Amino acid sequence: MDRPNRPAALASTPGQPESQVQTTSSDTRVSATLPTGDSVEVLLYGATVTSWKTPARENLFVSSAAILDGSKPVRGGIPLVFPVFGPAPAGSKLPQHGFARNVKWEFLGKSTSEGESSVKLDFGLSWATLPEDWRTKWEHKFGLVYSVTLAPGSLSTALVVSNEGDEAFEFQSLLHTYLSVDDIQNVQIAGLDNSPYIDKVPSATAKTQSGLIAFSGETDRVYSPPTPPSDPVTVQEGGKTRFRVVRDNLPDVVVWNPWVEKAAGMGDFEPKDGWKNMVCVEAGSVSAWTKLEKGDVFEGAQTIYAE
Ligand code: TA6
Repeated sequence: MDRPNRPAALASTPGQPESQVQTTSSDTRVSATLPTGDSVEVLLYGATVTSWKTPARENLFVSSAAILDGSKPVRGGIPLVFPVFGPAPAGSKLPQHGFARNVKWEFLGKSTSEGESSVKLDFGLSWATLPEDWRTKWEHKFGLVYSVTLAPGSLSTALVVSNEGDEAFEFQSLLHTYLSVDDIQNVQIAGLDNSPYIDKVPSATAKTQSGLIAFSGETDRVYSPPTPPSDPVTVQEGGKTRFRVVRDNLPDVVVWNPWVEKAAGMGDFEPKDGWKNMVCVEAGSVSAWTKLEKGDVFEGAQTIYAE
């Protein structure tokens, strides 16, 4: 309805200082930079965080051969795993790790905290926005909202899953974070001592962690620590803490490094010795299936602190 003498659109709320948080968005990616110099970039394809910088450094590993055109999940950053972790169950048409990292999400908008010390970027995906061919692979009416919050020295990512259909469904979810390190051979992970885990190398075997995790070969483990998810998992390098990962409602932690042979076998993994410069510490709910009844909502989140 036309209203005469409508006020012109306000460029900014009168009296409010120009925002100090810089955000840019395009039809492929969204980025944000804080006044401190911390920054984050999110590819709309898969809502994949492809860069998280603190003033000192880039904190995520992304393969130099990562495909960023939407034709393949990104090799690096923080790919999203939903509704299945690993190979899909027999009879399912879903690919490994599900579809969330394989489809384009919608940028829903940003919000800044009081005093603009942090910025939250929201992304959405639902059954209604899922490309048709994917709906045939998983027919449940779901809704996903993924929030990426950048604060000085930390990055939080949170996934909210809602059941918008009439039937219950079960799912797994995981934040497949590739952390950047100088040399995996000097990395140790603390915070999982005494935790049961499934060691997938060479084949699934139930074990219990004793002391720090060190790396001397391909490592692929699903930890289910008995301690609260709020207890940090700490990535140390050369005896100094590099990262602390704190979880909320994500009971499991996957630790992965492909090492020489698996890195050599991945076409999108470059440089071939890049396995030395990454460790995946993945917060998730994958050792069991989460069941959502009609109208139910699940939220799982992680906060990574760069030291
Ligand atoms: O998170 C560990 C893992 O499940 C490994 O088994 C390995 O397959 C890795 O994910 C990468 O999977 P992708 O499908 O991205 O090649």
